Amino acid sequence: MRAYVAVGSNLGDRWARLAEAARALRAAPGVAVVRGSRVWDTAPVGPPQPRYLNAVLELETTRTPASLLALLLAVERGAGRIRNLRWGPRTLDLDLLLLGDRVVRAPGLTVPHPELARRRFVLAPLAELAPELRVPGSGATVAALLEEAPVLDIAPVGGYPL
Ligand code: A4P
Ligand code: MG
Repeated sequence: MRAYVAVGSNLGDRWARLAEAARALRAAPGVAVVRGSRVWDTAPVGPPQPRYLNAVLELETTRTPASLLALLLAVERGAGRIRNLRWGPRTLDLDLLLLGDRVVRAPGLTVPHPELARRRFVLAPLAELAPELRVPGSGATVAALLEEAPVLDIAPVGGYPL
């Protein structure tokens, strides 16, 4: 199944964290990294904090939603993520945006990601990979959601360090 994962970092060597995320996912059983979006430098949403690098990775996976989430959390931990403030700064944040046409509403996992439609820093890189993809539950395409998303200061700064 195709999966789209949002990658974000705003602490330390942000480019290295992005490269590390792709490397760790590629090394994991049941996951292939198909391609990456460009990397975007983005203004922080939430409490005052450093700017983020944001990107999206397209994966092909045989994992279940729960198993894929567990992998993402393990990779975050491996990157030294310290979980504290909600919406606060982080060395590496991996969010499962979409998993095929699955809709999941479990206690620890919501897919599609509930903030997807409001976050230009996620929609812009996702639209580079899958503009015509319809988000399950909403029926709108990624491109249409991007057009409607709140304005945010974001700019592409390079290719994904795969
Ligand atoms: N969880 C449920 N559904 C999912 C999913 N689809 N993908 C649960 C990933 N995780 C999911 O996640 C908390 C828990 O959500 C996970 O343990 C998982 O069981 P978290 O990443 O620790 O989130 P958090 O920091 O507690 O808060 P929140 O609101 O989830 O933070 P976000 O959404 O990760 O946002 N500004 C810019 N420009 N760019 C950014 O990347 N990121 C954030 C953080 C804030 N501002 C930003 C950015
Ligand atoms: Mg997260």
